[in-house]
Parts: sequence; structure tokens; C-alpha cells
Amino acid sequence: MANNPHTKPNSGGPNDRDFRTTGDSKSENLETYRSDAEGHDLRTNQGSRISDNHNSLKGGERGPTLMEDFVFREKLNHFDNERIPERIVHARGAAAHGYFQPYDNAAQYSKAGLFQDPAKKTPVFVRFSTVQGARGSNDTVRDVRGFATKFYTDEGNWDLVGNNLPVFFIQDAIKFPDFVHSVKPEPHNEIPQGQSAHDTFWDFVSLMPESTHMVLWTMSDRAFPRHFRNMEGFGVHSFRLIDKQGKARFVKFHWKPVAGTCSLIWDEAQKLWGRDPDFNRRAMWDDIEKGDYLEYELGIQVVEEEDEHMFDFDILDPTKIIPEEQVPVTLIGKMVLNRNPDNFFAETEQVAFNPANVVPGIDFSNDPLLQGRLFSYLDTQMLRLGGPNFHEIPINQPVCPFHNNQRDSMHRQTINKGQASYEPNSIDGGWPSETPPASEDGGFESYQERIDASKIRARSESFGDHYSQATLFWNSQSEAEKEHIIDAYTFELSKVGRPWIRERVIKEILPNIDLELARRVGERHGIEAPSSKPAPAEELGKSSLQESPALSLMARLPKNIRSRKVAILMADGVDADAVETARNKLEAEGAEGVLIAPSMAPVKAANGQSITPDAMLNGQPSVTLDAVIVPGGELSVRSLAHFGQGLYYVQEAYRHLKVIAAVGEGKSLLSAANVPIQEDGIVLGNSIDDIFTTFSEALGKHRVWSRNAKAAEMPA
Ligand code: HDD
Repeated sequence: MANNPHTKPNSGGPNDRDFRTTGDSKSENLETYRSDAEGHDLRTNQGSRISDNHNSLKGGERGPTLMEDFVFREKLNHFDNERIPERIVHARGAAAHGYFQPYDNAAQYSKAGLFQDPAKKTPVFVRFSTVQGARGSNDTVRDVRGFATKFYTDEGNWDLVGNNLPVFFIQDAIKFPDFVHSVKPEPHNEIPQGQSAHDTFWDFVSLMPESTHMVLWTMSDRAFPRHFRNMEGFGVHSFRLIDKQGKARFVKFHWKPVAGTCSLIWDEAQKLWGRDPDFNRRAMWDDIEKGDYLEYELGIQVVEEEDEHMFDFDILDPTKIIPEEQVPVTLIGKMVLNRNPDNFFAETEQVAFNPANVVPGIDFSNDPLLQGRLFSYLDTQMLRLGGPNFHEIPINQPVCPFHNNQRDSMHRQTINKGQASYEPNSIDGGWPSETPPASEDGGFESYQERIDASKIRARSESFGDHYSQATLFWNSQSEAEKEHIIDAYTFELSKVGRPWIRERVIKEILPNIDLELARRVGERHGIEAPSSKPAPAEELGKSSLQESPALSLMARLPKNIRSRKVAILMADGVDADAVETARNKLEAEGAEGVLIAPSMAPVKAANGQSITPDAMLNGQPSVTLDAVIVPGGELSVRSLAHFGQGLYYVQEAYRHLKVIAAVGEGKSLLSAANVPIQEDGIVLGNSIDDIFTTFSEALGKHRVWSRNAKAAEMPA
């Protein structure tokens, strides 16, 4: 129990202020609670040794089970109560531990302890999630991804509870229950799971023009990231950082993935629902186990208080970004996720994030969505985690000591000593006592923003522009991304039963983003879109920027092939040298070659060598990997080509814009599958050495975008 903060010898006294943690301090703290059964007897929760865990106590071998059987009753009773309510949103998630380390420029913006010393590592726990689906839903659905980070700082927990998209659907938190009710599975039949493609969602968003910008982002490929390591993260709201002199600045927080940004293809994402519903969480888990960690840089956009009103939008409006071209992102630190949780329930499920958890040096803004969130998280966690003591659950505890006069309630773990549970007191020496604010190690003090206003239920006029940043986003997409967005609206609306909702989207919303977008989606629904923008001028707004290159996923494509997974297809008769060389060369660049055969039986190579496959064609289909290599070996290629799944493998990879390389006879598998061979992204040669550089460069661009239009012709 040595590391429990409640039992530290000096806790509660002035020495607490000298408490300093390390990048591993959360792990040390959790060690107190880890339990390892190795070498231990099976016992009841009361400690009684169990002699028979297979048979309940009965009145005779064939008789009734007896009430007296406390071993049986305790076991069933606990099992019957294993589940807790899932999160009302973001129910499905996966998490990892790691650390954050600031750069030497961070301290100038905030007095928060975690930013002061570039040598200092602060432990973090990050949970990635989808919003709409239930805890058991699929990973690769079209949805926003939660990106919630708990920093266990020396001064308490700071939670940056963000998403992978920088804006939100609504401007005022009072609309959150309406929004969530509309997007969740419909109440009469609980359909559909993990999707926004249904009537109530499109009904709501088409009646709420402020949602247009965010809906457009969710119709982009960002809504199904290839890997958590390949998505950006955003704090969304404007927050404040307070420096040592007490000066406040507005900031927007960004996570920039070191591995670059890239996404799945919609058809691929949908197929993954069935092929590997755990695609994203599995990839994160496996990569961390392998030592291939996830890395992000923390960035801030800084706006001086006096510049608050210099933009053509309101920085308190959460449906707006601050374009990076207007205020560049300054990188102030790096986060590495390098340890999987020991227990999903204890850590990932029980972790409780709350944007209201801040430390001195970080403060809020008046964004009305953020203000509502400051209430909502603690409230929902009372229900989900069973009362007000969930801060004592190991994963939620700060790593610094924490003492106050809060007492009792359900499941209280702390044994508070002393008689005085009030402050001030003279019985327990006046402890615990307040800490005055200071430039270092001070108590939390809210930024003293001057407020002089009437109480009013209203929306500021400065929040009135609902479309110009949506147009900005649209203008900033590459041609392939635009086509995917058109496909996405077309698909989603095809699932909407009520014709008037489809019409409303096509005639009243989309034209305000872009007339061509509306026309193209309209065409595919047999609905004529208007030829001019229908919204009033104040809603249309006016963005001073026409284009923001940073808004395209292509702006931050991965620069190399690290962490990529490549299928190496083989059957009996394969060229063993080609298999081995391909695998070694991939590994040398930080990628992984996965050996895939028709079955799990070892493959007999042309040279007689026996090669054990990693997976089967239908066990690890092309949608689960980034590219395909077909080595030579006449017999191998002929048998793959003879096999429907072999043909389908390369057809599907082609359809999903993946790089395909074929060595020697490997080419004939592509021909047999009707995959065009004279094209960008199809790499042919006589040996792996011949093709590897071209292959690696093409894979480094993630997809073969030039194939976008043609790929749809492939029947896979
Ligand atoms: Fe929220 C969970 C992110 C608006 C109310 N939210 C939740 C999680 C993330 C976000 C990442 C999951 C945390 C976890 O992994 O446990 N939410 C956001 C962002 C928002 C946002 C980036 C807008 C910028 N949320 C928002 C509003 C409200 C909520 C306006 C209510 C007023 N969010 C909740 C919640 C959840 C939640 C219902 C569900 C489970 C939980 O809090 O602990 O309270």
C-alpha cells in the first residue's frame, strides 16, 4: 500500500507541497491496486478458501441447490451485477497510458506545472472513442472520435476532453440532449447502431443550420481514421492559459499526430464492421505491445485577450475553427502512448474525464457549449460510477496528495482520520488548509474576467454565420476528398426514409455550402437543387479566407511507411527468397509484412522450404492491411488465381486505392483478377529489390488517389 496517496507519511501536512512525480508515477500509483493471482488460493471475497468451484451445494447429488451455499451465492451475486451503465455518448472506447513532455517554449504561455520543465514527464491516460454506438459497436463507423486525455500533473488532474474534429454540432449546451437523442439509435426500434444515416439525425441537423459545418466534417474521410495514431485531436473550444505574471491568453488546443493523418475508405470501413469490428482498438493494442508507440505533439493557437474580436467569427463559437493560416499552431510538447492498460474495466471503462478538471494556469472561456459541459460530466459520472466517490477509483485518482473535508457516501474507501471535517478548525491543527494563488505551486484562482451584463436567454449575433466556414472547408478539400464527401451525403440521405428531410438537406442546407455539392448530391436523389444560395446573408456570413490547405487530410499525409501493414500473398510453390526479402525490407522501414495464405497450413515454397503463414486470406482480408505484395512462384500464383478469395484480395485492394506490387509471375494474379497493370500504384518488377523503392514511395502517400474515379468500376 506504500504508494496510495492517502497513506503517504507526510500527506496532509506542509510537505505535500514538495510532492513531485515522475512520468511513471501513475503506474506506481496503480501498482497499489494491481492484483496478480499467480501462486494464490481461490477464495471467496471474505477470504475463505474454496474447495470445489465446479459443483453447487445440493440436497443429494440429484437434488435442489441449497440457499446455504454462500460460495455459489456470492459468485452469482457478483456476476449478476458486473455491468455498469455505459456512457450516454462515447460508450465505445479504447485507452492507453503514456506521458507528456513539454518543449522549452511552453512555460511562457502557462504557469501550469506540467509545462515548466522540458525534462519533466507527466503521466497521461488517453481514451479514444466513437460517439453514437453502444459499448459493443464497431470501431470503423462514420462518426466523430473522442480524444480524451487525462494529465496526472503534480498539481492535480487536467483533462483535455476533445474530439478528432475541431468544431461541434451545436453552439449552446442546452441543445446537447436534443442533438444526442437525434443521432442515437431511434427510440422505437433502437436502429441503427453506430450510424448517423437515419431520419432523426438528418431531421434535426437540417433544422439546425449551425450544425452544417460539423456535419460536413463528419461526411469527410476524417470520420473513419485508419488508426488512432493517424488522427488529429482538438480541444474544440477556446480555453485560456494564464502565465506566471497572471496574463491570460485565449488558446485552442491541437494534437498533431507525428505519424501524419490518413483515413480508411468508406467501403473499406463498412466491410471492417464485419471483418474486424475491433480494427482500431486492436491496432493500437498490438502496436503498443510491439513497442511501436503512438505519438502526438500538443499545439496551441494563441489569441491575445485584446485580439478577441479581430476575426470574422466569434472565437467563443464552437462551430468555428481559427484557420491555421490566420493563427499558426505553436507546438509546445509531445505525448507518447506506450503502455496498454492491465484491465479494460478497471481503467478504460471506469476512467472519468471532465473538462472542468483544470489546474492553475489553465482556465475556461465563456463558450456556451463549454460552460454546459462544465456541469454535465460530473453529473453523468455520479450515475455511471455509482455516487460521488468515483475520484477514489485508482484510474481517476490524482498522483498528488488530495485532502479536503468531503466525507462518506457510497463505496467510500478513504479512512479519514481526525475529528474535524470542516474548515476552519482548531481541533486538527487547521488542516487541510487553503493555498493562496501564486505564480508557482499556488491554489487555483479563476481568471478575473470582468462581467457587466443583463441576464438574458439569447444567442449572440456574432454566432450567426452558419455556413462560411463550411464553404471554407469544402473549398480546401482535394478532388478525391470532395468526391468522397459527395458520396457520403448521397449514401447517408439514401438511408433517410422521409422525402421531405432529404429535400430539406439538398435544397436548404447543401447549397449554402456549395452549389455544386448540392447539385451533385441532388442529382443522385432525383432532387433539383437551387441555383443560388437560399440562406439569408447574415447566416451565410463571410469568411475572409477562401481556402485553408491545413483542412485537407492530404496536408499531413504520413511521410514514410512506418507502422504500415502489408499483405504478402503466398501459396505452395511461392518464391521463398522474395517472401523473406519483402518481409525484411518492410521491417527495416518500420512496417510489417504479414504472410497470407489460403489456409493456416504451412506453405511449401518452390525451394522446398516450409513457411508458416501469419493469417488466412479470409481471416486477414485486404481491408485490414495497407498494401499487397504478390511474390513470384508460378505454382503459387496459379493457385491464388484459381481461388476466388485470392482474386478478390487484389481486386478489393485495388478498389480501396491500395498500392499493389507484383514480382515475376505475380503479375498474372493481377491479370486474372482484371486489375489494370499499367497504372500508378501498380508496381511490377522481377525482384523485390527492383520494386521496393517505388513501392515504398507509393505506400508513403497512403493511397493511390489518381485511381479514385476508376476504382469504382472494380466489382469488389
Ligand atoms: Fe462530451 C463524454 C467530447 C460536448 C456531455 N465527451 C465525452 C467524451 C468525449 C467528449 C471525448 C468521452 C470521454 C471518455 O472517454 O470517457 N463532448 C466532447 C466534445 C464536445 C462535447 C469535444 C464539444 C466540443 N459533451 C458535450 C456537451 C455535453 C457533453 C455539450 C453536455 C452538455 N460528454 C458529455 C457526457 C459524457 C461525454 C454526457 C458521456 C460520458 C461522460 O461524459 O463521462 O457527459
